[in-house]
Amino acid sequence: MGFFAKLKEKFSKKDKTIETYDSGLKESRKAFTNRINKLAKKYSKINEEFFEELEEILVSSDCGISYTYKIIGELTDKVKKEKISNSEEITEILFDTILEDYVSTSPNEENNEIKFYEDRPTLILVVGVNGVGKTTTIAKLANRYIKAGKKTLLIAADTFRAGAKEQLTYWSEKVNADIVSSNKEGSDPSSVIYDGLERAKKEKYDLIIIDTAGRLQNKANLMAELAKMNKVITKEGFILDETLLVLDATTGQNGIAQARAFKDLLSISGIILTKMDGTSKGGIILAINSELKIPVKFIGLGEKMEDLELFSIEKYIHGLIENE
Ligand SMILES: Nc1nc2c(ncn2[C@@H]2O[C@H](COP(=O)(O)OP(=O)(O)O)[C@@H](O)[C@H]2O)c(=O)[nH]1
Ligand SMILES: [Mg+2]
Repeated sequence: MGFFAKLKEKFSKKDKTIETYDSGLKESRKAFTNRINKLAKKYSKINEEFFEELEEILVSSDCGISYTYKIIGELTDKVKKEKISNSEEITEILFDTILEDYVSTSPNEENNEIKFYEDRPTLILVVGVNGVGKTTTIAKLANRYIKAGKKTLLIAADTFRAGAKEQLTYWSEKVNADIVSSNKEGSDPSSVIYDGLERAKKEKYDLIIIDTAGRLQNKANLMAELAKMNKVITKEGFILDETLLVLDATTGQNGIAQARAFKDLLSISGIILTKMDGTSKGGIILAINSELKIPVKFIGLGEKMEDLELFSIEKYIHGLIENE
């Protein structure tokens, strides 16, 4: 059985997650896979020009230069070794190579799921620049885990952006999460975290998620602010389990630059890539994995509360080849 057939069989029983992937990756599928198929039709035999055009498709899908060279290199080797000259087989071999490479270079996907403990709450800090989708994603995460029976508290520590508190309050009511926020705009985010954690000491929560402002333009301030937040968390006797960086897939390579800047400031445990449904350049996930070595734990595939999925490379590829 070929690679595509195997993958399709694996996900033949359509569940909600595979549907979210398939519909959220529609634009990327149109741009990426359709172009590769056209390319394969254009060249009856594989030659150098074929690889040059394929390289161009990968780069323009935001796969990044170094990743593109690596994959083209592996593909060229396979084509030589297996004496493949027919370009029709190449799409399948390409996606197979992408999968193999991802699995061998990224941490085990099973660790993407948030862990919970009997005796203490799981604490998540969400960071990222303005507008990438932090607050929406926090609502989606809360929704996901509240539905799984986890008592959840949101802490509105973005005291910088006007309306940020109101936005999180709106979502907390929608998804039935508790919320702690400050009455004063512009107050110290660490003091809101303090208030939130004091409340968490009195009530037993399974999950606490902290929303922050993303003021990357002033690195020194941000660093001081993050250090202070960490200090409050430790002093209050909590353990920070995850620091999740939210990146907007539609910003492409710019997102990679943001990740590098954040990585310099703090230890990121995972990335949440939002707005995958709003881009045709779905290759950004592959570039993130290859260039940053931080796992993509969740992806946002739409604006609805349910449109957040644990990242799975196989489901991602399934979404890209769905109509094959
Ligand atoms: N299409 C789409 N829009 C999203 C996604 N995630 C967030 N958004 C939108 O991005 C915009 C900014 O989100 P927000 O949570 O306020 O960003 P923040 O400034 O980082 O907190 C909002 O209009 C969200 O609806 C996603 O996965 N898909
Ligand atoms: Mg926000």
